[in-house]
Amino acid sequence: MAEKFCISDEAKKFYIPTYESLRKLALKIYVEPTKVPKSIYKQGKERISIMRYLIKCERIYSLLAGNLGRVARLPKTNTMPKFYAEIIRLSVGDYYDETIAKAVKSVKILTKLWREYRKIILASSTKYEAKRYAQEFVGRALSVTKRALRYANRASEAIKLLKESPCIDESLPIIIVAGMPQVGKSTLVSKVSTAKPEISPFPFTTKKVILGHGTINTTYYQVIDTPGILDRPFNEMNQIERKAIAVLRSLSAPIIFLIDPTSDSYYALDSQIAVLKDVMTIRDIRYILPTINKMDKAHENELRKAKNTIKSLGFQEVFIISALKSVGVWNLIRKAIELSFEMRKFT
Ligand SMILES: Nc1nc2c(ncn2[C@@H]2O[C@H](COP(=O)(O)OP(=O)(O)O)[C@@H](O)[C@H]2O)c(=O)[nH]1
Ligand SMILES: [Mg+2]
Repeated sequence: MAEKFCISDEAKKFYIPTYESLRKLALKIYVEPTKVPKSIYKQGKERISIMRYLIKCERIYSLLAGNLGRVARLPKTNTMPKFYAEIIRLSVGDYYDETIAKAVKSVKILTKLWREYRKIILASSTKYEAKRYAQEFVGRALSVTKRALRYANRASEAIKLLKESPCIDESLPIIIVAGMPQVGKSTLVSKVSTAKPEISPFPFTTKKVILGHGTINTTYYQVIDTPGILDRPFNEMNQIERKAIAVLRSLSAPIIFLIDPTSDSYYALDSQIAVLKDVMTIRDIRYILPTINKMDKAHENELRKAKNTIKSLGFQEVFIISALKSVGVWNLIRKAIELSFEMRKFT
């Protein structure tokens, strides 16, 4: 089985400190007793005091530059898979990337500042002079840090959302399963998934997505069951749910749209077709696989009616399966994987 790589797992290590926390630590370093190396002892009291200020400032520099350096090395959205970049963009706009850019710049400024002050503190002739420069350095270094972390809270919000997002490896095939409640989405996902599916929160909703995975021959794929996201007419959805749809849309993944054609379906065929039409507004028709489920129980005329209605929307191919009895599902998954590779080529 291929090793799945996703930013949401990686993000568990991401962390952006607040300015307040760094300031506290810096001031603690400044006031705490500071040992100087024994070799300095013979240089006299004045020199020892000067060296104390130098060591304090060096530690404060390491603290600030080290922390901002970690922020500077966070992945920018333009190096991330689209799915995760979209989550960040929809949650905090540019604040995340801006925080990284500011951190990169600030590390350089801090380093330059420290080189300057290191020299003049060392060149001080009295401890009072050294103290004045040390205070000046700490003040300036903190103000650089404060500016760098101005939007740290917003950026952290985005990171929190990343951590709570499903682990999806965008370099491997992904298949989205959509359709109104009770059409058989979960049944299909469970039939074509090997291990127990993973359940993850989905950004911008209180809903959970179900992630299954499997292999056909040697091809690994991920299937996503999306209850509550692509299962209703879009005009019934609020702003936040629309964000969830936008995130889902950013995945290069074909959508299997399940339809229950039977007379005891939870929703009438018309309602199901209306949702399919909405899905057609977010995914190219080539990458939607309209699929009639429950063929084991549907009547001939129900199947025909559903098929004709779907074809009238412009679909070339309509799949007919029984998720429950595993009829036609592998052909469907194979086709979906093919489309998933094709989508990557063209998008
Ligand atoms: N007869 C029949 N029932 C099915 C089939 N697929 C799903 N069901 C049943 O339809 C109901 C809803 O299925 P579920 O997978 O939970 O639908 P979801 O809400 O779309 O996830 C369950 O009682 C399933 O057993 C099928 O192919 N044939
Ligand atoms: Mg379900």
